[in-house]
Amino acid sequence: MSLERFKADVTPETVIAALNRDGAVIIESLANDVTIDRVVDEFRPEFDRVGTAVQNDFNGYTTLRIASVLGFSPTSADLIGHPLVLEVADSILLPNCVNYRIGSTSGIEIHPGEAQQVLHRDDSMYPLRVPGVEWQFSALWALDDFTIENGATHVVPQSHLQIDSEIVPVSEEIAPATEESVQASMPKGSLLLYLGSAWHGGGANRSAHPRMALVNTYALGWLRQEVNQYIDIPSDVAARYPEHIRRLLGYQMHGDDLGHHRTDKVNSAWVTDWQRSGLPRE
Ligand SMILES: O=C(O)CCC(=O)C(=O)O
Repeated sequence: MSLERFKADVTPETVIAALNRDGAVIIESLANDVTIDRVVDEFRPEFDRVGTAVQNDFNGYTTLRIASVLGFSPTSADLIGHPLVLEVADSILLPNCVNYRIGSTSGIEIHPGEAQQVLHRDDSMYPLRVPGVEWQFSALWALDDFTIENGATHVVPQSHLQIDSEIVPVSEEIAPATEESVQASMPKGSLLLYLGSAWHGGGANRSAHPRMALVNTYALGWLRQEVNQYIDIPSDVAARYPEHIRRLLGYQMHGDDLGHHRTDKVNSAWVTDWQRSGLPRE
């Protein structure tokens, strides 16, 4: 079984249908080289500064990782807030929340010699599942050409459907075999979308060159964010971004009850629905 792959002019409806059916989908060459090259340039100093800090059995030992990229890469906002990604997010997440937020935004550079990452589900940090409800999904942008040799992401098609109707602690779920996975080879600027419950993992890099990606997750607005965006992207930094990015970072309430704050601490990063609607504040 393979993943569906579409050209950049695909409709959101087609992408969403394939994502719901297969748990993952590829849109080729969605972002242009100028944007991708700028993101790569903005990432490089951070990779060189702290990229080795979180090397371990899961992340690998010849892979560089950086987090909370909006703190140092303004251009990445074009990918994080890409209209197609947000249309997918509306469809996957809004049935179960009032608004959604970034869970994490990471740069991943897999260097030659890295072994294949263990297959995993990104949403396993949340301890329970409700069949039919996705807590989150991921948008992985290829910042290099992704090939079988250089570590294109492994995805197990339709593995999001392998959910018990019983409540099983996610820590007891058993990963599929690598043979069940396919690799998301794709040109630079392409987008791989996969549901939080889809089994996947970074590939082994058997080539002579590194392979770089930007991986963002979008999660239900009432869940704890995987990475604390308020600490990593403080309000003075968030205030530099347009409203839709500030909302994604979490500078908004979820409905009437979640995310109250002391009004005297609010600065221009915070988005209120009275601002959005243009109505005078009560
Ligand atoms: O870099 C990749 O291809 C995927 C990485 C991944 O799935 C992860 O680290 O959670």
